[in-house]
Amino acid sequence: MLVVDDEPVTARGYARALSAAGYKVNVAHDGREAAAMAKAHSYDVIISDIAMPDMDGLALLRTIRESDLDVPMIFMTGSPALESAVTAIEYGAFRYLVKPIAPEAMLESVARAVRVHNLARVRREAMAVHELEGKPIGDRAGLEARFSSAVDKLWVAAQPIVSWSGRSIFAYETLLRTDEPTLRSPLDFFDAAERLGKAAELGRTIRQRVARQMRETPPPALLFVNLHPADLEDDELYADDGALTPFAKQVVLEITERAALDRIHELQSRVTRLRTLGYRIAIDDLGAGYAGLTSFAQLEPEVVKVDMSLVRGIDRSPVKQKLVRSIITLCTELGIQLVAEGIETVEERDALVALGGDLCQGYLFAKPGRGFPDPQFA
Ligand code: G
Ligand code: MN
Repeated sequence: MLVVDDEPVTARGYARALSAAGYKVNVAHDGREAAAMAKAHSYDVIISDIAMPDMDGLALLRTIRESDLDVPMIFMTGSPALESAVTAIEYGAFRYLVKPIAPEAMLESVARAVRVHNLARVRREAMAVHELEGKPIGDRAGLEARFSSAVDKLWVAAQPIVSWSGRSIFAYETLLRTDEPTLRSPLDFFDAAERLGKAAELGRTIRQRVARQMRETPPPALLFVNLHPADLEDDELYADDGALTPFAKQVVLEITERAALDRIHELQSRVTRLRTLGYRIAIDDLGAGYAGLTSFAQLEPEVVKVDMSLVRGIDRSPVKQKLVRSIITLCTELGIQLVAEGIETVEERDALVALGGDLCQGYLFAKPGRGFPDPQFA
C-alpha cells in the first residue's frame, strides 16, 4: 500500500491501521514523492489525500496512469466537492471517501480494491494473450496517457497514387501513423482523439508534420491529405498563416463520406474558402456505405476515390464491375478524376483499367511508407 497525505499525523494514522491489518505500507508526503515511489514500485492500492500543495491527488492519479492503468486509487478528502469527485471518477479513481474516515471503512475499501486490482490484472493479461480480440480499454487518464504517447510517436507515411497508362506517379496520399502500440490503427487513434475532444488538435499536428515534410523533401507530385470533420470546423485550416496554406495548390484534401457532412456548419462556404486558397477536394471512400452521391453535389469534388471494398475482387464480381463502371461514367461526365483505392492484385488492376479506370492506389504498387516510396509497375 502507498499512503499519500501532506499531513504527517493523518498519514501515520492510516499507515498504522493498514499495518495492523497485515498490509505492507509506504508513506509519501506529497504528490511528487508519491509519483516517484509509484514509478519505482508497483503498489496494490494507493490511498491519497486530494488537496496537497504542488501536485494534488488528481494530478498524481493522472501521472500514475501514464505508467499503470490498473492500480486502484482511493481518495480521501476533508473538503468534498462535486467537481473533484467527478474528476476523480472520470480519471479512474476507485473510491472517494470523505474524512473523517473510520478505519474499518478504509480497510473495507482497501480490501475491495485489492480484489478488483487482481481481477484487472488477470483481465489485462488475458487480453495481451488475445490481443486481436479486444482493444485495451481504460479510464480517461489511461486514454490520455496513451493518446499523448501516440502524438509523441506520430509520423506521416505516404503512398503513391499512380497513373497506370502513363506508368507514372500522379500523387502521394499522406497517412497518419504512430508507433504507440495501443493506438496503432489510425481509426483507433482518431477515436481516442474524438473521445478526448482533441480531434482538431490532432489534425493541426498532422498538417504541421505534412508541411514540414513538404519543406524538407518537396514531394515529386500532388499530395493528398485526409481531413477529419473536426478539421473542417477548425479556423487554422482556412487561415492565411495556416500550416498547410502555403502548399495549398499542391494539395488535394480528402473528405471522407464518413464525415457526416450534413452536420458541418456552412459546409458549402467552407469548401469555397478552401478552393479560394488553392486546394482541390477529393471525396474519399466512395462506396464504403456511409453517405451517397449527395456528396458530389455538396462538394463538387475534383477527385473521387473509390473505396477498396468496391475494388476487392472486382475481377470476379459482375456487380462490382457494373457499379464501378457507372461511377466512372458519372465522373467522366462531371469532369471528375477517379482514383481506385486498395488495389492488391494484377487482376483487380486489369479489371479497373478495362472499365476505363486509370488512377490507382494500393499495395500492388506500393505500401505506405516513410518518405515517398517508389511504386512498382511490374
Ligand atoms: O480511409 P482511407 O482510404 O484514407 O484509408 C486508407 C487506408 O488504407 C490506409 O490506412 C492504408 O494503409 C490502407 N491501404 C492502402 N492501400 C491498401 C491496399 O492495397 N490494401 C489494403 N487492405 N489497405 C490499403
Ligand atoms: Mn484517404
